[in-house]
Amino acid sequence: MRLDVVTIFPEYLEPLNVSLVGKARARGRLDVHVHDLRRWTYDRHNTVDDTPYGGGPGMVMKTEPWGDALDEITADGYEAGAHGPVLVVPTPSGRPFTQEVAVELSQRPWLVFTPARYEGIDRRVTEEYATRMPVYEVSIGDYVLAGGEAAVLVITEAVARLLPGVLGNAESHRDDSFAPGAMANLLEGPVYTKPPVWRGRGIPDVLLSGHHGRIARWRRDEALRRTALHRPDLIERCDPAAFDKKDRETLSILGWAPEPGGRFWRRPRDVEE
Ligand code: 6GU
Repeated sequence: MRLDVVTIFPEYLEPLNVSLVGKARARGRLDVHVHDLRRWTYDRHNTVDDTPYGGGPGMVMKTEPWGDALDEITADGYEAGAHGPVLVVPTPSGRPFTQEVAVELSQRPWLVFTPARYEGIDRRVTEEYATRMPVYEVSIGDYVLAGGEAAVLVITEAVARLLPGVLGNAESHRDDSFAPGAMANLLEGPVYTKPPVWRGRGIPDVLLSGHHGRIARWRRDEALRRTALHRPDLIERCDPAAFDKKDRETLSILGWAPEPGGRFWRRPRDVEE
């Protein structure tokens, strides 16, 4: 997979050299190119922004540097044999970046990221490139960052770990929280490793039982418990067909009950645990 990132802070993308993404690069699974947007400015001050039409606070990133940068970068990529580019535009007004989007992007051969500073990029840039390639405007969560660079790091890490031969073990993401279809989108429960006792704290006996069926059931119950506590919206959204008899028992103990339509809702409680 080829990745191009155009930014006014190339050094912000240094983490792409380390850890999982760095290893994927070293193994030849990822071909990463970081570009300084100011290379495509032609005035003495290397201007990339200007005041917004219609007034208002903040600055807007100008069309010309982005247009010239994207033209040159995509032309160079095609020349180097890349094909099928997708433009990924990180913005707090994008659609939510989810595991599903990560899977989609991991199946593309070439991602071009345009992290912006200030109040964003002149709308005409995304419109222009949308006529040439798919454009994904994505937000990584309901909060506002000063720029899209951190989002690029988040997105590349979520995508890179899905590439064949990057995680080492193909099973590793089968049980991911949010893996499509996995555990009906429950959060993963707690995990433990040696030593068996640490500062007087043991581990749940069932994990030492060697009884795979009971261990799987315990993990499922812990996943339900954790999801009910931290992400009740995921339980409410679940197709009730995803819950077996024991799931229903566990949910009932946690204070959840099926409504007439079959979906689960939570009984009001006096105390929070
Ligand atoms: Cl992708 N960019 C910025 N600037 N803020 C964000 C975001 C992206 N996602 C959530 N907040």
